[in-house]
Amino acid sequence: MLLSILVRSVFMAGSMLAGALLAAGAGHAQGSGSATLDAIRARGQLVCGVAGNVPGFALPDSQGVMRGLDADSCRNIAAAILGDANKVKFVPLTTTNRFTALQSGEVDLLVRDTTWTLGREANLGLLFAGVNYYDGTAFLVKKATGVKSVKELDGATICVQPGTSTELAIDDYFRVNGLKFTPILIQDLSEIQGAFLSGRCDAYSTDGSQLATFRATQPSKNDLVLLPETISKEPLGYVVRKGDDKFFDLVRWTYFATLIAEENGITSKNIDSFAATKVPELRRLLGLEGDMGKALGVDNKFAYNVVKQVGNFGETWDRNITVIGVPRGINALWNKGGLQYAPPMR
Ligand SMILES: N[C@@H](CCC(=O)N[C@@H](CS)C(=O)NCC(=O)O)C(=O)O
Repeated sequence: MLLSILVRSVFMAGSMLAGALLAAGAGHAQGSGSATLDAIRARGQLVCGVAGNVPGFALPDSQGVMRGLDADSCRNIAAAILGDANKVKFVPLTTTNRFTALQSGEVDLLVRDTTWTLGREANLGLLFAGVNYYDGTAFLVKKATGVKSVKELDGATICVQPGTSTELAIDDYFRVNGLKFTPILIQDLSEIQGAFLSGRCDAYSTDGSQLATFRATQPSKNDLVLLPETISKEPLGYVVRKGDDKFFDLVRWTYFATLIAEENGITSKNIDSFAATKVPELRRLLGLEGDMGKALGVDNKFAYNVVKQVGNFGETWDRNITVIGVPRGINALWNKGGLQYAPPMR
């Protein structure tokens, strides 16, 4: 056990060093002060790690264009840095290889329905720069089992993907409640869904958003029941490597800019009607005064480009999440009873 932890941490330190060198290689002394920003500018493209197979988050449409909340979060960052939301290369990652891909520099940014936890920040050398979806672990069962609550799953087999915080959340909840379960660990998404449908496990557990979508798209949806409990907090969001504070700032404030735009009713459609606004914060947001972009190492029009090309947070939510039938819930803005809150842009 001890040996495996040691081997793992040596491996991790090694791959992080390689990632840092890789990223630094593209930047030079006269760069922006951010190796990641310099590398993105030099190649003219943001390389963004996504799931690539999760409806609502990242899934190619019939034209092969990556769609979803995570895909649009990547586009936000490309628009902020390069002025063009389309300059993104999407790299599909699994739940198990996503962190090494970010650590090693294979991707600049990870937005892959990934939960913010202490371990992922403190042990993996990563930072969460924004939460684009406050989610939670839930359970799906077959109606025929008669199970109506997670507490009735004592002794059950539960299908869960390895390397996820879902696994850890179930462990915690079952321990607290004196329940036992057997995890059936399956990496591949269609395989795990097939395993659940064919009865290899009594329940299927992951982020509630995914279970709701999965259920809604099944011909047998009326035979499937989403249990009422949400047993954990799963804040999903934008992840960057530690050690590049400038890039972290940029990602975080780009996400905040999408919230500030929504809060002030600025959308992709009406943004140009604010060109003569006298509201100080909006003038700063739109790059009319204040050098906010400059402070972040990008153009002062960075937030304008993001909102004009991708939309404010609410537009992105509606386009990707409302359409799959999931309500905004706690992801509403703070002044509408939700958790989405941006500090002042000044
Ligand atoms: N948010 C959790 C769970 C992530 C997770 O399980 N994602 C699943 C369902 S949303 C997924 O991406 N499945 C697609 C795949 O792995 O191919 C975490 O960060 O560990």
